[in-house]
Amino acid sequence: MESERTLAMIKPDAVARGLVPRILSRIQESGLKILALKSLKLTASDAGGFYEVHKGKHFYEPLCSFMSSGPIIALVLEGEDAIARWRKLMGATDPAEADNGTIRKELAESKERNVVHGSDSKETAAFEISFFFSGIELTGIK
Ligand code: IDP
Ligand code: MG
Repeated sequence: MESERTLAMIKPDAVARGLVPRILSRIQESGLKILALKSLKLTASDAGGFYEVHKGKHFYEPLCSFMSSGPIIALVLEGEDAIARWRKLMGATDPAEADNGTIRKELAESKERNVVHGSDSKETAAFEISFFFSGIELTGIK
């Protein structure tokens, strides 16, 4: 299987709760490589652009407000089957439905405040990685 890249985020709730080291450890233990990482604060408009696919849904406005409420960490993870592996490690959107041992099951407070994000397909990964990172930021540390 060929190497793949996915966009991950540590959401504002997790940053505010001091969960960044714990989540980074889970990523490291999974064997996925952190190709790029940055910390930044989104505006509501940035968040709206990132989550454009959800525009019109009942949770869109509160989601944009939540995602711009504090700093986030954006990461590019690389490895075989990285998209599915990161989503499996995150767990289901709603922590009440997430499998034991997943990050959301262990750490998330609600379906909205669910600590992490991951791309859901090759197409969204390409869009989401380019949303945060330029080509020169994706050469990695050899
Ligand atoms: P995902 O993050 O597991 O891919 P999506 O369906 O893409 O889930 O939704 C994006 C984000 O929107 C979720 O991670 C969560 O923060 C929020 N969200 C999704 N559905 C709901 C909901 O029913 N109520 C509140 N927030 C939601
Ligand atoms: Mg999604």
